[in-house]
Amino acid sequence: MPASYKKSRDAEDIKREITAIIRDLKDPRVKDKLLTVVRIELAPDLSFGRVYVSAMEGPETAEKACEGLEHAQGLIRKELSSRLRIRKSPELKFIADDSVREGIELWENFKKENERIKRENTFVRKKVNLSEAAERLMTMDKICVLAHENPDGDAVGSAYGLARGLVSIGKKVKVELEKYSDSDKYLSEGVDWYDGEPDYYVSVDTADKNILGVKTAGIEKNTPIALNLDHHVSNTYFAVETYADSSAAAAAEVVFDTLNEMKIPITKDIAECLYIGISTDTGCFRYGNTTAKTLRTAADLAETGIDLGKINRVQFETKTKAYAELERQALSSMRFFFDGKAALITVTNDMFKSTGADDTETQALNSLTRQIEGVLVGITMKEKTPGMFRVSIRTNPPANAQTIAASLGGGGHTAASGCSAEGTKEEAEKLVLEKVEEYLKESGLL
Ligand SMILES: [Mn+2]
Repeated sequence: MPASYKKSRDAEDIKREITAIIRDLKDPRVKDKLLTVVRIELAPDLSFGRVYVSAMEGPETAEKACEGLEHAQGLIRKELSSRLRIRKSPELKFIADDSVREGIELWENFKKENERIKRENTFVRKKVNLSEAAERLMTMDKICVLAHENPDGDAVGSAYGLARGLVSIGKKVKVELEKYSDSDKYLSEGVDWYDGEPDYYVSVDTADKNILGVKTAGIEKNTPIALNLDHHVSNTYFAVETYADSSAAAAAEVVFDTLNEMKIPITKDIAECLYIGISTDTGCFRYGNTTAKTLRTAADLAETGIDLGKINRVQFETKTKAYAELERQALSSMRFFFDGKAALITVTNDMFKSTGADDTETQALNSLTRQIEGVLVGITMKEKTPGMFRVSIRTNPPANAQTIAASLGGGGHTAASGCSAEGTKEEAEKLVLEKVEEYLKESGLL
C-alpha cells in the first residue's frame, strides 16, 4: 500500500472518530450544533493535524465551535487514542471552514436532513455529475457494491452490471446484497470476485441509507458510502458523493451511462444485468417512466446479442407454484376503499407460511392493485416479521406514490414507492389507509 494512501486512510479514520466524539461533547458551543468535519490534514508522522470544521448554522457558529473544540482538545485526543488504539493522538488545531455550506442545493438538503444528519455520522455529502462519478470510480479499487434491501431486479441488475464492468477493467470488486430472487442468481456467476476487505463502498439504486441492504455486508451504520448511483427523486444524498439522475427509469440506466462514460465496453454479461434492471423498473417498458432514452439504452443492450425472449420469460412470466398460490390468496383478500380509489392487499405471515412462497418472488404482487379500473392508489402490505409490514404503494396519475410514502416515512418514485408500518394487521392497515385518505382529500382526489 503506498504511503500516501495509508495516510489518507488515517485521516479518514480520525475524521470519522472526531465526528463521533464531537457529537457527545457537552460544551454549549458544540453541543447540538450541526457540525461537519470537512477534512483533516495530517503531518506525515501523525504528530499534528488540522481539523476543518463547518457549521450548518453559519461561520460564526463554526468559529465558536472551534474554540470549544480547542478547549476540549485533551478529551478529544484521549478518546481518539483509545478508539483508534494509537499510542499518541496528533495535536489538533481546529479551523472553521465554510465550504460545506457552498451550494444552495446542498444547503437546502442539509436543512431538510438535519435530524438524520444529527443521528448519523456526518461528513461532506456532495452531488456529482456523470463525469465526476465516472472519474471517481476510475480512481477506486477494492470496491464493494451494495444496493437497497429486498433487492429487486433493478438493484441486483445494477449492482452486478456495475461490478462486472469494473472487474472488466481490472478492479477488485465484490457485491454484497441481501437475499434476492433465485432467478437472478446466475448474474453473479463466472466472475472471480474479490474476497478481501474493501476500501470503498459504492451503492446503486438506493435512495436512503436506512434502506441500504448492509446486513450481509456486515458494515457499520456509519460506514461512509463513497459513491451512490441512483435514480430516485427521493434520494437523500447520504453518500459522500452521489450521482442521481431522476429522469432515468432505472438505476441500471444510470449504471449504463456511467460505464459508457468510463469507456468500458458493455459485454453481453453486463448487458443482461442492466436489461433486467431496466425491464424491472419499467414493468417491461409499460410504465410512464419509460423514455425514449430508456428504449435507446435497451436497444444498445439488446444489440450485444442477449436473449430477450428468455430473459423476459424467466424474469417476468415464470412463477413457482407456491407463489401462484400466494397470489391467489392475495387477490381474494383484496379490498377497496374510498369509492374504489384505493385497493389494498395484505399478505400475512401465515399466508407466507402456508404457501411456502419466498418473499423475493413477491415483487409482482405490488402492481396488481393499481391494474384495477378506478384505482388511483394500490397498496400491498407484506408482513415481513410478525408486527412489521413492508408497504408498497403503486399509483396511477394524478396520484403520487412518493408523497404518500413520504408521509409514512418512506420514499421512492412518483408511481412506485415504499415504506413500512408496524402493529397488528388491523393497526398497520388503519395507519396506512388513514394517510392515503388524507392524501386523496388534500389533493382533491376524494
Ligand atoms: Mn430502481
